[in-house]
Amino acid sequence: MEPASVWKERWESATLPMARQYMELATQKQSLVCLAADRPTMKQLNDLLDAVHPYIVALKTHVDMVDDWTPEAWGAFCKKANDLDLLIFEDRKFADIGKISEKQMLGLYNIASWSDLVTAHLISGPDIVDGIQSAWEGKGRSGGVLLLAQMSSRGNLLIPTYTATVAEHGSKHPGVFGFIGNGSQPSGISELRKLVGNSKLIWTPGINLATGDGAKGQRYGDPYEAVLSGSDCIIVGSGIHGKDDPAMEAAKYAQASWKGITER
Ligand code: 6AU
Repeated sequence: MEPASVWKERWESATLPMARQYMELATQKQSLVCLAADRPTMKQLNDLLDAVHPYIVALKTHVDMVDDWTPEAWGAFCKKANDLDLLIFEDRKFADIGKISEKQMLGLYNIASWSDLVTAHLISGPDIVDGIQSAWEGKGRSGGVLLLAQMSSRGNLLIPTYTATVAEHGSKHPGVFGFIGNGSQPSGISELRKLVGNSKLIWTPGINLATGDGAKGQRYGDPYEAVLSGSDCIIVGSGIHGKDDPAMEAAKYAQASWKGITER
């Protein structure tokens, strides 16, 4: 299948090269899976990536939670992901004013030099997106921002009026790649899709084949249902890395997500 026929308006109106790259890769691999690689050591991260890469399109990281992080080990890990054509998504959830978020993209972890995507809250206003984009520009790179419009965790404070405001501002901003939606609730994803329109991507965490409540307030919804409701990428962590055979599990999520988009 061609990406344009799978993604329709999303393909036509993509403002960032990264968005088309994602849609192309997802179509080639028949998978809408982003791996939440929440493992605490470089060895575990590398082993996980080696096992599941055929079934995923993007690799989501939390760079500041790796116990034995070094610039060299991280550089090699990112190179491996790049060589495998995966998008690297640092889930940093920036929330500060624009000029500080720009600097936080640099610093020790130098996120601007290896990330393709990052998350941000719009709580401080629209300049956060420009600040993050400036950091990538300064490195001669391009990237995309995913704005948190909803969250999957119980009792979060992203109330409907906040979600609507994020959707309204973000859907007009060319530096915005898309939105984080709550994967645990299909009706909420459909609502978000109505607010966002058809041009930007919605990526959803809170996805597990075993639906319901997870650890420490996390909530889970079904991968196929999420995509049918308007999600363009399912973000899966413990459903893959917490299992005995991560590759077999990743293949199941890939299959469910591809079935969802082809039926959508
Ligand atoms: O599948 P899990 O529950 O093991 O992992 C979910 C991953 C974690 C969270 O940091 C992230 O998704 N996440 C996010 C993101 C992606 O921004 C937002 C949210 O509302 N809920 C959530 O779990 O790495």
